[in-house]
Amino acid sequence: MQLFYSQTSPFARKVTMFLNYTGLVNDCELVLCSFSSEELRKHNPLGKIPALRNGDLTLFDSELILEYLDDLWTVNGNLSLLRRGSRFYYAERKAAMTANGILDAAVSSMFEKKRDTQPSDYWLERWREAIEQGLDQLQLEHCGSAEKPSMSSFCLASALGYLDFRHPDLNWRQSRPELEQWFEAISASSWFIDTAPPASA
Ligand SMILES: N[C@@H](CCC(=O)N[C@@H](CS)C(=O)NCC(=O)O)C(=O)O
Repeated sequence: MQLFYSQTSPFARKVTMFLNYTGLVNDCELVLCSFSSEELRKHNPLGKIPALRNGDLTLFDSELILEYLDDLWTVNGNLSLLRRGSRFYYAERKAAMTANGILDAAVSSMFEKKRDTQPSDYWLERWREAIEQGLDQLQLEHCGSAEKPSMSSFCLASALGYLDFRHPDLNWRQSRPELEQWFEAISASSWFIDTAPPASA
């Protein structure tokens, strides 16, 4: 199995967090690539990171990759990290989608700020609001914990890690002590530390 990834992609990081936590990383070759990589485009025609290859199967979009990896993980009797079959399944998925939406808005803002023409204040404000409201309405009780992570833990950990990495000015910790505490505990986990983007990137 191969994962095409970059060290700074928060979408890829959700997947590498899962691989590290479950130990499936030992069955997976991590292939560093960039958006323009020919090899990546062979596996993802959209040219987006991450993409996964297992034999003849190629998958893209981090969510589908995680669903597939959860199937591999549960085949040996491990508990689903997607919480399939649990009565909290939809609450967990909603929390994960909120974290993913925060991440989408944060990545879009980063690209918008990097463009060589004037960035759109309208879009930057819209994405800032999405991030703030998403964080305020997150149901943390459905985001797992450092002791018992779930798929939504990886999504939220990646989103918050990315806010620290690319948008420190947002000060997301301000007036969110519970979220700050949740993240502090998560940040000490080896699957979080081992997947961090390089400090110089
Ligand atoms: N929904 C996709 C988003 C992937 C994505 O946008 N990845 C970024 C890297 S952080 C990318 O490859 N951007 C290049 C592009 O959009 O051309 C997923 O979850 O995998």
